[in-house]
Amino acid sequence: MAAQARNADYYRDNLLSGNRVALARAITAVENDRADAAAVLQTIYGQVGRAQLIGITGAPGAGKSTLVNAVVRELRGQDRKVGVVAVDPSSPFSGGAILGDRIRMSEHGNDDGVFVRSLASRGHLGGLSRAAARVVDVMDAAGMDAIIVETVGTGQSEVEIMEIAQTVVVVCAPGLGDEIQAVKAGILEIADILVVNKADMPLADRTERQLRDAMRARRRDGWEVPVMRTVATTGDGTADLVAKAAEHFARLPAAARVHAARGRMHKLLAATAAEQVRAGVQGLRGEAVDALCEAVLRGEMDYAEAARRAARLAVADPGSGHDPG
Ligand SMILES: Nc1nc2c(ncn2[C@@H]2O[C@H](COP(=O)(O)OP(=O)(O)O)[C@@H](O)[C@H]2O)c(=O)[nH]1
Ligand SMILES: [Mg+2]
Repeated sequence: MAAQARNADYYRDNLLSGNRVALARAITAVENDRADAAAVLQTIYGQVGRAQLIGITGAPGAGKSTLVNAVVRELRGQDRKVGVVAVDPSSPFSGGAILGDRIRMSEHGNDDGVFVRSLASRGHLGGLSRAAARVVDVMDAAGMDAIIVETVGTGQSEVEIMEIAQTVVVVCAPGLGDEIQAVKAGILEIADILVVNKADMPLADRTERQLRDAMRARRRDGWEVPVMRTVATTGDGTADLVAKAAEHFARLPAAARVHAARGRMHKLLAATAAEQVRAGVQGLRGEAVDALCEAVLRGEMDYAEAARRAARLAVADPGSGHDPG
């Protein structure tokens, strides 16, 4: 199913106006580094930085996906266009949990104001946060007013993914021991808002108390992290949550947004440059690279030094003898 690569004109004419086919195509292109990814990126940069980015993370089963669904409903009630990026770092396939999420999100399936995309780790090998950052930028450029990034909060890659968000919501639920897990994973450190979901369950009060104790006097940039209660299945508390996220977003100074965007771009550039150098070194042909390899094999040259020299060769002469494909 080799979709034809589109050029920058196609994306400028269709993506920026929010055409859903163009949006889906652009996301697939940047996610998989397809041939037209460069055309997409060329089109979107200059058009990003408008959307409100909300991260939602927490242990499996805490009710994140249900809560995302309820938050989407709330945002749609405010007539805002919403993008959802569901990231599952643990899954090599977009099956299982993500499929379940898709079915839940089908409530919004016929709504042109909602665009949902799932990302799994297949083929990304650690580049998942980079893929997510690009997908978010594409949705932003396509006119989504708010973008929600959902991921399972269990490790470092999730913390990295959450760096994309301006407001990080950490979801806990009573009875799962989540509060302890969250503390262990250091996930509380990145919370701008803490949510006790499943507030309809008996142990919710205790969980809320534990979280308040854990968060006592913990501030992030002058913002006191609130502990809120939701019942995602009924939507109780989600209006307050959305209002709180808006409050947090509104008090972010413009300079902080620019700073964050610059930080993300720096990471994207580093990752992309690394790929370019790797491909360049891989593609080197000829005596110079042969000599480097042999020198290392004979024990005459330090491996790291050889790598530096190979990188210099590749950068000095990009594409020299590059083997396409
Ligand atoms: N009682 C109750 N159950 C909930 C609530 N929110 C979610 N659930 C249920 O908890 C289970 C896990 O929810 P899900 O959204 O898939 O959690 P995720 O793994 O964090 O995305 C599902 O069966 C939900 O219906 C809630 O507020 N109250
Ligand atoms: Mg989920």
